Amino acid sequence: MSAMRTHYASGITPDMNGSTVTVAGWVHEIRDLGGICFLVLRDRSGFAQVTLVKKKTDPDLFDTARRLNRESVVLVSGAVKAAEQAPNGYEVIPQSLDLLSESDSPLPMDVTEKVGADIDTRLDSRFIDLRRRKTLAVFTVRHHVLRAVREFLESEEFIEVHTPKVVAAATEGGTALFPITYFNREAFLNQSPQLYKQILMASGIDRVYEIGAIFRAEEHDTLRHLNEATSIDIEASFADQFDVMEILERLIGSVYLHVSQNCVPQLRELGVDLTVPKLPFRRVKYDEAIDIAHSAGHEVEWGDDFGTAAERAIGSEIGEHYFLIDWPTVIKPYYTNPYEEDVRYSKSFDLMHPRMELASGSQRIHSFDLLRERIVAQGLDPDGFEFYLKAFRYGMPPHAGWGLGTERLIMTMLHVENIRDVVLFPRDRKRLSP
Ligand code: AMO
Repeated sequence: MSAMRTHYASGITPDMNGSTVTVAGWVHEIRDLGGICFLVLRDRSGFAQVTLVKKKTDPDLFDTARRLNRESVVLVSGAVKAAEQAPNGYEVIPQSLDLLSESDSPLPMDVTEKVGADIDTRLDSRFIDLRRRKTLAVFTVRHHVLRAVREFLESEEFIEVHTPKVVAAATEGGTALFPITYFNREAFLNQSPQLYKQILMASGIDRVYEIGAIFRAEEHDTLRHLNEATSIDIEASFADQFDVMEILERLIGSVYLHVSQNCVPQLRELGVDLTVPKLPFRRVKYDEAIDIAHSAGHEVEWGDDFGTAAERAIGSEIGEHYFLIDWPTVIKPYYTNPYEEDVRYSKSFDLMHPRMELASGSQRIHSFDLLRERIVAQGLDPDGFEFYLKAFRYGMPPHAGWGLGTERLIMTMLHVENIRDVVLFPRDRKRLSP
């Protein structure tokens, strides 16, 4: 606890009756009934009711309290009094009240959740939005998700790495790059740690993971795309696509379990009944998925990606997490390994939630010649990939990996509609601040 406060609101219990506490936080509500004034103080843990009875309170203190603007920051010291009718069964009878920071009025948005606010208003004042219990609950769950991811991957002997975000080459064909000025040269914001995690496989580290920003200059304005997202990436040596799919499904199971055990109040606040998905996830071949899409009346040409509608139709047919495997080589990036026995198909997969794609991955090409050939075949200039290709010339083991979208994992887990609701300060086509 800080030197300023002795307790969080939720750390005080009725059986502390008579003891002196100091609580600190925001003025959530003031109810001035004339002879009695209730101040509801809010901190990150919850609410504390501060009760001031006019006749028994110092007149200056009483006057200060009833004049407080909502959302001002205060420090209150006083005695705990068990009170059945108060929230949490106690109230604080103040001996002192310090106004540490006065809030302007009116507020840009309501904090008490009595009045709804649209997403833009909330994002424009994100620091206030975060004072709402539901918003705080989402980001507390996000913290636990990432913690569970780290714990799981570390228990699987992955080493955390950080690769450059300012890069010289594109990794994911098809999605646009953000160019930046790097001294007198052109550079880009990285779309994926793909090339670096592969280079690291030539180092003998064997298993790496990275949780970091990826930048996609995609122009679409949807509820599941951001221009800056957080990707959870792994790469593992001496592994094929099935090995890393198995790691991925166990990771999902373990994250759901961790959240269901450690975020009970947050899930209750959000009205989410979390069930841990059953393993193993179904493996659905691309060709089978095409059949499902066709029988649901969606036109998909072999070799094309599934559109949103077809993807939804397949998702509702399957009804739970599943892997879409064995994609046509033509729609996957150059680093994806084709099957030796039929090069039209690749050793690739997407992890799907019925609502959307969560992750994609593959076994990679580890032969220098084949990789160079594939880069050329996709119309890219191999000279730009020299720093990457070099790692394939001096001993590169077979390897596989995946990238999982943190935001999509959380939004599907918590039934959140808009991806912007699970990022503190989202970046989309229109939004560059705050
Ligand atoms: P991919 O491009 O499929 O694969 O990205 C992996 C996952 O990252 C998330 N994601 C996004 N989330 C929000 N907004 C976006 N614009 C966005 N773009 C991607 C998705 C997606 O499934 N290098 C490969 C991974 C690999 O093979 O290891 C890659 O980047 O959840």
